[in-house]
Amino acid sequence: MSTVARFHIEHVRLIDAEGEALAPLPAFARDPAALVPLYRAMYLTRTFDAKAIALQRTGKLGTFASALGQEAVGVGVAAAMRAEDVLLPSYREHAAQLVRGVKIEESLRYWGGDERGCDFSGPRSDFPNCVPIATQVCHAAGAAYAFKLRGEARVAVCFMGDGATSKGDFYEGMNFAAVWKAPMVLVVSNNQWAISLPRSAQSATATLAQKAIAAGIDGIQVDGNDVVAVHHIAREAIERARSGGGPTLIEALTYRLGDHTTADDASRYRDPALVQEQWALEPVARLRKHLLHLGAWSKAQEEALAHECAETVNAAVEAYLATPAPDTAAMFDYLYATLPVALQGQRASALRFAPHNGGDHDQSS
Ligand SMILES: Cc1ncc(C[n+]2csc(CCOP(=O)(O)OP(=O)(O)O)c2C)c(N)n1
Repeated sequence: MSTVARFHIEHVRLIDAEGEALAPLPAFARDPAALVPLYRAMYLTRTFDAKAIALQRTGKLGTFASALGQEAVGVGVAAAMRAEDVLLPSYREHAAQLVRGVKIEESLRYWGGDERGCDFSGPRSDFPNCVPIATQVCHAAGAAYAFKLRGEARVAVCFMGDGATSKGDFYEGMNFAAVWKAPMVLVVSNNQWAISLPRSAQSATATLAQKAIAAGIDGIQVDGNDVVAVHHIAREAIERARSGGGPTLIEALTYRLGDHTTADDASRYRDPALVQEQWALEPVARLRKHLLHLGAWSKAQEEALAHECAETVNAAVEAYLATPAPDTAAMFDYLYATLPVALQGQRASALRFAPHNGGDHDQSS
């Protein structure tokens, strides 16, 4: 008997929970000026997240999926992308979207049920939130392959949750991108939960990163609450993909501190004491402590940032609430080149009853 293959999975962590550097940091991280924007982006994401939940609770937003606790994954990865790269997010990646330039009012429109919220004024080529689990991995593989065929130096960066790595689309998309050396990076935000299903019941593998081995690509695990480590690893993976080195799977270990969505109550299936323990590891305080150690952050800066983020989010909420209702016909007009006859009737009656089109709700009229 002989061994035909061996593999190992590395875990990367550069800053510990107390904000102390564990090893000599990569060049970018030795300059606090490069770290402050990461902190600001995580802080803004958290401010937005809390406001979105409040809006949902007061009936001004539909269901919302909080990114509380996961801010470092999105911020660290998106800050490593170039403008011309393409983001393919799941529904929980507001952090990455905000860094990419998606406006807060656009995100609110999406969560308010308005499809115009997917028509990003900033990153025009970024994909909208993907709610079906893992289908975006196949879309990303296709986009990455297109970049390769066209000779474009662009990378498709695809986010998913731990649960998504149990889906066929995940394996199929990863396998395709690996075989064709398509410029793609797969980022698994392993927040330990797929709604109420814990990580332990999700996959029998020791890590999710090792799923990359089956596809013949590199898999690496990173502390997803350490934005410096996430950013460092993402930069390497994205630039490797851009230069023809093929895809990488990054498993970012983090924790979902909130409910799955506003339609969920996580206290029904998990121990609040365990969640409390996870708060000690959360990413925003961790980078704040690091910046304070470096003497690169102050109480006054923190207060100014809190004020600035609240103002930014409040202005976006006003813009969102002032958005005129979408055209009733829109939901019929952009799916088919020629509207099927059955839907033509529905379109006509929808227009007839739409209040802002001069119709009324009286079914008998
Ligand atoms: C194809 C598909 N199957 C089932 C669902 C229902 N569903 C919504 S969220 C979710 C769990 C996803 O967990 P994970 O991939 O870990 O992402 P997280 O929500 O933790 O970010 C499921 C099964 C869905 N949206 N799409």
